[in-house]
Amino acid sequence: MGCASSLPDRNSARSGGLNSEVNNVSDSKNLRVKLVLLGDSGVGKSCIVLRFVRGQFDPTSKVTVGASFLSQTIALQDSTTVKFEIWDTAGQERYAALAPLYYRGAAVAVVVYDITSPESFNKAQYWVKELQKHGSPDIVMAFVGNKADLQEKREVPAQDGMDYAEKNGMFFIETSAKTADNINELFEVIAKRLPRPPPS
Ligand SMILES: Nc1nc2c(ncn2[C@@H]2O[C@H](COP(=O)(O)OP(=O)(O)O)[C@@H](O)[C@H]2O)c(=O)[nH]1
Ligand SMILES: [Mg+2]
Repeated sequence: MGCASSLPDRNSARSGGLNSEVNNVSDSKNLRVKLVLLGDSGVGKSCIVLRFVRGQFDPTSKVTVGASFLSQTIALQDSTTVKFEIWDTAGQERYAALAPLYYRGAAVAVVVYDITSPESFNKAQYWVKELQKHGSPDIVMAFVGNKADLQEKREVPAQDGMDYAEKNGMFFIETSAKTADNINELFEVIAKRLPRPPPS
């Protein structure tokens, strides 16, 4: 079971595509960025996207097959807008070979683990290394411990996530797609960390 962010989305612009350029900017006030989610299967990547884009949490929806695409625009206080073109990948091993198609050229990578699963924490570190080797050199990376609502089942201390993220120059946040805790904050912090093009 999982969140299906793969439902057709009429509001999505499909112009980005797999090969869209990093920070494909319409103008200096309106950024358009390609964002990829990576992490073990079941950590909640699709639920995070669904929560962010639709404000919903659907515990009964489907597992992501391959990858799916959604977009969402946010407005920042300085009156700039950031349009995220979100590629939600499937975590299953059989799709791992496809991952470079999604993270290549991505301006932002969100690497997700589940705070109740040390295995998913290890897998997240694998993705960070993969991105360091093969991603864009100036990629903005977020390290996300999801399912923060499951405190009683926690197996990965927040400090471990924080330490790892700091060592690797990423920002760290714990989220819950279920309660919506820190989901908007995650994308706002990313938006603020994006390199800004010079005003034209
Ligand atoms: N308690 C809790 N469950 C979650 C959360 N996010 C996702 N889930 C559940 O975790 C399972 C996998 O979620 P999904 O988004 O499909 O994971 P993905 O494979 O990483 O895309 C589903 O059963 C979700 O209902 C969360 O923040 N809290
Ligand atoms: Mg999924």
